[in-house]
Amino acid sequence: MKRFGTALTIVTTALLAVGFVVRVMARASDTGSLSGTVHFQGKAPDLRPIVMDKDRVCANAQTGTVLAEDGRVNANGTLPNAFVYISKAAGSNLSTTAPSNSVTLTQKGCTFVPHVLGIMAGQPLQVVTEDPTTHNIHINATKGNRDWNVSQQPGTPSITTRFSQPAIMVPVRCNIHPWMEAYIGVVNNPYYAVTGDDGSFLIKDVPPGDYTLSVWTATFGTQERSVVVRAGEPARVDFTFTGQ
Ligand SMILES: [Cu+2]
Repeated sequence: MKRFGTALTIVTTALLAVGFVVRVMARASDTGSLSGTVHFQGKAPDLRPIVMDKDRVCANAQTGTVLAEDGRVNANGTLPNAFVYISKAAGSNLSTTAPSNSVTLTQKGCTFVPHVLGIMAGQPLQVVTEDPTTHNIHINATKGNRDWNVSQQPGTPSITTRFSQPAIMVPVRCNIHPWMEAYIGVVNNPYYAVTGDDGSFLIKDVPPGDYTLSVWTATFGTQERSVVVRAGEPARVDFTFTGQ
């Protein structure tokens, strides 16, 4: 009887596993993906050194010269900090309810980490400090979003805010440390990405459709491209920005 029970368990487990794989395959083939690389051609700009002497706590937190993020080019000739997002959807509505999980912006070594981030309108933005000095987060009023200006003392809990409207891009600064800067892309669909140290992006689970894919950079401008996403297929879109 025990043997029969074990065999039944194995058969049941196998059937469940097959069912799971079939479900995953069905879901994967319903959607496509968007991927590509944001390239850079020309001479990379000289990055501005940041002097943090105004606050000894900040200066002491750094071991070497800190350079501004804006204008940075990766070693492989691509761009980090590019915000890539679906800006238009022909004949379909990609808008979904904002997720309840929060996106985090951290103040660390008197810089904002990450420098560029994306969030959906209505989704919570959690602002965290890891620094033993006071910061003042100032999110500038942009495209229907209210101005938000809050101080955060060392060791205090995170502070949460939300954006009511999509906006490309919302600048964030610290009123105490003028070199601190971040940019937030507020969108009304979950199909966005920020490039990192290899300049690539991947946006998964995109419903099939005709879209405009846009890319924003702080220094080199913006571009957009039409793209068709088909079920079960990866669509590739590369962008190239040029320097002087
Ligand atoms: Cu600050």
